[in-house]
Amino acid sequence: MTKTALITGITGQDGSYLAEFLLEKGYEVHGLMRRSSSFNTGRIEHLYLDEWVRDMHQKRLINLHYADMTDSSSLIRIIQTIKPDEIYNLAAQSHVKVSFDVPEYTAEVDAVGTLRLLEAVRILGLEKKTRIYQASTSELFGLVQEVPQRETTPFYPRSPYGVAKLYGFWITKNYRESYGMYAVNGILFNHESERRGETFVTRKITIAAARIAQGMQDKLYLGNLDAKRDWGYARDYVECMWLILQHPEPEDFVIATGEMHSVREFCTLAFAEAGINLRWEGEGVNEKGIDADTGRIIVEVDPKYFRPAEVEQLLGDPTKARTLLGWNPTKTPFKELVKIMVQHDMRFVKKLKLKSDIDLEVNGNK
Ligand code: NDP
Ligand code: GDR
Repeated sequence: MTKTALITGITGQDGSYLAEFLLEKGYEVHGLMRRSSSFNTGRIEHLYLDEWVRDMHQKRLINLHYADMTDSSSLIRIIQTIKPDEIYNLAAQSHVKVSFDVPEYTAEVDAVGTLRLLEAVRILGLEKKTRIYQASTSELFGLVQEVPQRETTPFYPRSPYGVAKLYGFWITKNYRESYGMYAVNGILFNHESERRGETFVTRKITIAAARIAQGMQDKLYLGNLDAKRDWGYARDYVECMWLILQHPEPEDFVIATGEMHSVREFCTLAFAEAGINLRWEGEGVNEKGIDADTGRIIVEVDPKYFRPAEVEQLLGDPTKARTLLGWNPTKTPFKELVKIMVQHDMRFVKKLKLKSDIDLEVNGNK
C-alpha cells in the first residue's frame, strides 16, 4: 500500500533531498511551504508541476500546501486532509547566528512550532497512526561535555536556536512517553551539499572559491576560522531520517560522520579544488589566507561574523545508527563532499554571471 508522508520545510536543503528520496521509495509526498514574496521553490521545482502538466507527464510528483509553523490552524487542516503515515518536521529558522537577531521568532518556529505539530496529530486522533521525525541538532551539545558526542551526552546549547531546538527535542520525547506516540529525534550533525543555503559557512566558501577562481570576486571574509565541525553530505543524511522512522522501536539517534575539521581546513581544500593554493599567516582577527603562488590576500577575518556565544567544536559518534540502522556514515568522505560542492559552484557561478550579463545587456546598462 502506498505510504503518505508530509515534509515540513520541503523547500529547504534537506526537504528537497528527502522529497526525492521518498518519491523514489514510492511514497505519496506532501510538503508544507510558507508564503514568500519571492519564489522559495528553487530546490524543488523539478519535483513540482501544476496539475495539468502533471497529467501530461504521468510522473509521481510532490504536492505542496501553504502553511506555517506559527499557524496551528494551517497545520491541523493539512494533517486532517492528508492523514500522513509519516511526518518529517524539518521546518525551522535554521541559522544559528540569525537566531541571536530573531530569538523570539526562532522559538516560535523551532520550539512552539514542533509542539503545534505534535498537538495537531494528537487533536486529530492520529497518534497511533502517524510517525513523527523531529529534526534535532548537534547544536544541542553546544558547549561540549564529552567527546565524541553520542545519544547519552548531556546537552548545553549556546544560542537561541540551540535552546529552541532543545525544547523541540524534549517535547518530542515527552509526547512519545506521555501519549505512546511514535515521535523521535534525529540528532544530526552538520550536513552540507550543493543545495546548502548560501550563508552557511561551507557554501559561502565554495561559492566564493568558485567566484574568486573565475575572477568575479576579490576576497572572502569569514568569522571564526578555528571552529570545528563534523560535516557530512545531506543526500546521505536524509536516508537516515527515513531509516530512523522505520526502526521497530521509537528511539533517538545521533547521525554524524565521526570526523571533525576546522573552517580553515574546509577553506584550504575548497580553494585547492578551485585551483588556488592557500597558505595561512597571522593570528586571530589578523589571520589571512594568501594565494601561495601570487601572494595575493584572498581570505580575511571580519569579526562581524563572530557569534555572541560560539560552539567551538562538534564531533559525533554514529555507532548506534551504524549498528541498529545499518547506516554507513562515511559513504561520502569529507574531501569528496568539498569536491562535489566546489565543482557544482564552478558551474553555478558561471551560469549566474552569464544570466546577469544578459540581463544587463537587455536592460541596456552595459
Ligand atoms: P533550511 O534552512 O535549508 O530549510 C528550512 C526550511 O524551513 C525551509 O523550507 C524554510 O522555508 C522552512 N521554514 C522556515 N520557517 C518556517 C515557518 N515559519 N513555517 C514553515 N516553514 C518554515 O534547513 P536544512 O534543510 O539545512 O535543515 C532542515 C532541518 O534540520 C532544520 O530544522 C534544521 O534546523 C535541522 N538541522 C539541520 C542541519 C544541517 O546541517 N543542515 C543539522 C541538524 C539539524 P523557506 O524555504 O521559505 O525559507
Ligand atoms: P552552524 O553552521 O552554526 O554549525 O549551524 P554554520 O555553517 O553557520 O557555521 C559553522 C561554523 O563556522 C563558523 N564560521 C562562519 N559561519 C558562517 N555562517 N559564516 C561565516 O562567515 C563564518 N565564519 C566562520 C561559525 O562561527 C560556526 O562555528 C548549522 C545549521 O544548519 C543548523 O541549523 C544546524 O542545526 C547545525 O549546523 C548542526
